[in-house]
Amino acid sequence: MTPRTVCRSLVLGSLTLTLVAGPAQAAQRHPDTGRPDTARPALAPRSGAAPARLPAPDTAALSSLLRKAVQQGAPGALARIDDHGTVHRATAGVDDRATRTAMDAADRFRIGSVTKTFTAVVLLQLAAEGKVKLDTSVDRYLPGLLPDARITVRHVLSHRSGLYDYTHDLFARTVPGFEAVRNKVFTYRQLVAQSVKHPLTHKPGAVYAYSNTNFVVAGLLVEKLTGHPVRTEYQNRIIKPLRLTDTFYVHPATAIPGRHTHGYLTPDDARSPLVDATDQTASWAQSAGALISSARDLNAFLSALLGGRLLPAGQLAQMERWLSSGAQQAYGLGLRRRDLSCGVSVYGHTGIVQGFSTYAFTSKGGQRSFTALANTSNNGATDRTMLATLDSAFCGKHVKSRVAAAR
Ligand code: HEL
Repeated sequence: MTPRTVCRSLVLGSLTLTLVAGPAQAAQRHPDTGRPDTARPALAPRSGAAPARLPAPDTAALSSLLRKAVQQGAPGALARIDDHGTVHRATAGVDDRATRTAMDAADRFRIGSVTKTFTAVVLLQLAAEGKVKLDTSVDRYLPGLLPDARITVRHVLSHRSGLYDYTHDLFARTVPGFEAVRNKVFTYRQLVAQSVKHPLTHKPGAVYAYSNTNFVVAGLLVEKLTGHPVRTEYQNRIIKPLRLTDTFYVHPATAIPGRHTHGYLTPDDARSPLVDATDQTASWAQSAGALISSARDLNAFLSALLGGRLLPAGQLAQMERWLSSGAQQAYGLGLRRRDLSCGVSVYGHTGIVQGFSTYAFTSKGGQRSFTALANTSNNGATDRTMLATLDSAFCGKHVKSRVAAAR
C-alpha cells in the first residue's frame, strides 16, 4: 500500500471502521434501544470474574516487530510492558533523525486519542460526584451548542452522537492539512462549528461512528461543569494522584517538555521526505488528543483505571459497556476493547497525532499494561506492524506463526 492510499484508507477507515451497529450477543443492554449491546461472545473474563493468567510476553517477537516498523519507514519505535511489577523495555531506531539519537523507552511523546480515555475518566468522575448525568442531553449543560437535543453525554463518550468529524476536512491532504494547523490555536467552539456545518451522520444513538468532535464536546462539558480548563482537571484528578511525572497538557504551547522523541509525518507522496511534526499546538485535538506522556505513565494510568483506582465500580462499569466498533474490537466510554488472536481481550486506546502513533492497552484488572509508539504516522504498514505488538505483549509465543507471517 502506498502512503497516498494510506491517507485515504485512514480517513475512510474512520468512516467504514466506525459505522457499526452492535450485534445482539451479550447480556448488557444498549441504553437507547434496550437491545443487547456488545460485540462478540465472551472470550476474556468480564467484570467481576477473576482475570485469567496470561502467557508470558514474547519479548523477542516484540523487538523484532519494532525493527520491522523501522524497516517500513518509522525512524524509531519503543515499547514497555509493566507486568505484575516486572518491566520489559524494547526499542529500535532513532528518536531524532538529525542527531541520530537512539530511541529510548523513557522518551515522552504525543499520545493522540489516548487522551480520550483521560477525558472520559474526568467526566465519569464528575458523574460519580453527581455533577453530570450520562443519559441527559448535552443541551442541558451547553444550551444551543449542538444541532440536536437528543444527543446525550453517553452518545458523545461512546461515539454515537452522529456529530461529523471535522478532521476529515482538515486533513484530507496530509502535509498541507497539517501545516495549515501546526501553529493554529482553536477554541473548542470553533472546532464544533466546523463539525456542525455538516448534517449529523446518523440519528443520535443509532450507531457507533468515531468522531473527534465528540471529545471536543466532552472537553467543553468538563470546563462548563467544573469552571476550570481541562488541564487543571487532568492535573488534579489523574496526573497528580497517580504521580504521572511524564504527562503534560501544554496546549497551546508547541514544545514537548524534557526528554522526548521527535515525530515524523509520512507525506501522501511516498517520494517526499518525512516531515518533522514534533512542534505543534495540537489545538485541532485538545481534549480529543493533545496530551503528552510516556510509556511508563500510560501503563500506570491504564493499570490504575482497570484496577479500579480512578473510578468507582459503577462508573468503570459504564465505561465498559461495549458496543461493537469493527472486527475484533468494541468501544465503551472513551475506552477501546481489542480482542486478540489468542482469545485475550485488552483495554485502552490507540492514538494518532501527526508524527506519532501510540498503542496503549492493559489486561482485565490492569495487571499487565503495554504501551508502544512508532515515531511516524500516516503509514499503514507501520500501523499494522505496531498493532501486532499487542499479540507479542499479551499472547506471548502463541502467535509466533502470525509474527513470522507479518515479516
Ligand atoms: S484517528 C484514529 C485514532 N484517533 C483519531 C485521532 C486519533 N487522530 C486523528 O484524527 C488524526 C487524523 C490525521 C492524522 C494524519 C496522520 O496520520 O498523521 N493523517 C492524515 O492526515 C491522513 N490524510 C481513529 C486512527 C484512534 O486510534 O483513536 O488519535
